[in-house]
Amino acid sequence: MISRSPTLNVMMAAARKAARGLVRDFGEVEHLQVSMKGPSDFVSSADLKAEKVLRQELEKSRPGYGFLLEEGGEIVGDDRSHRWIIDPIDGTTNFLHGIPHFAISIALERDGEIVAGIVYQPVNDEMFHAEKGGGAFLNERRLRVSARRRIEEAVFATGLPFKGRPNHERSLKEVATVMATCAGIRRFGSAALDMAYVAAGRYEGYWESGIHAWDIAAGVILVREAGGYVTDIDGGTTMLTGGEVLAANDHMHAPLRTMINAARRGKD
Ligand code: LIP
Repeated sequence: MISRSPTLNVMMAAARKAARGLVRDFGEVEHLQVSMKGPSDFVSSADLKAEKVLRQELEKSRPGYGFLLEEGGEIVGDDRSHRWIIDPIDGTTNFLHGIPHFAISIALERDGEIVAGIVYQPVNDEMFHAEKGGGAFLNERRLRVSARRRIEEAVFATGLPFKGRPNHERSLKEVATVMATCAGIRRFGSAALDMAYVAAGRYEGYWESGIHAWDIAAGVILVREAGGYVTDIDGGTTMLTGGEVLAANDHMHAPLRTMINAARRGKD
């Protein structure tokens, strides 16, 4: 049995409580798929309900902490050092389509640094969690990023822009460059799970542009505590504010970054 801090226990309990409602609502989505109205309104209300539960639970245990919420935006707390960064459903489009690949993501930021994170995939009960200096875990199992060092054996994940989002051409160039060298690219539609899967050694790396802090904040500490690297695409540290992230094991981080930057400069 691993020992966890009270903070992680609070985060996990909040996620499990919100997840009960989400799983129930996800069950309903299938029925709504075939109805005339469609499930969109239903899903946004599921999102809001889950966020409300998370906020209530975390506020009860840690009064005064601030929040950055996907739905509710920024809520400044009396305690200016601590802030929860939350995505109640990361992978909303999957949820909407009845695809069981979505997660709750909660990170705790202390004085601008992410110090704890959980990504909870309720459908298959996978709780990824990490705390600064304490390692990363999937349920009870310690995580370590993949040891693969050859690009031709690597599986990378990414996210692609969609309706209304910029950089379609640039993303296609990036994918074309990376797919020419590696074992495969995945686009599963949940950035939080993409990061968690890098931490778990399932993917060698992941990159995406047009991303928000709540999609990846918990993933940042998961990957780092599992021994991986997380930066923006230039190798800097603006991933929570600059909308771009690249996470990978120690062997793949630099080559993946080089490929993406070459694709952006028009070389491959
Ligand atoms: C989504 C992601 C997805 C990404 C989208 C979006 P949402 O989050 O996790 O993988 O490609 O840009 O941000 O909207 O489902 O919380």
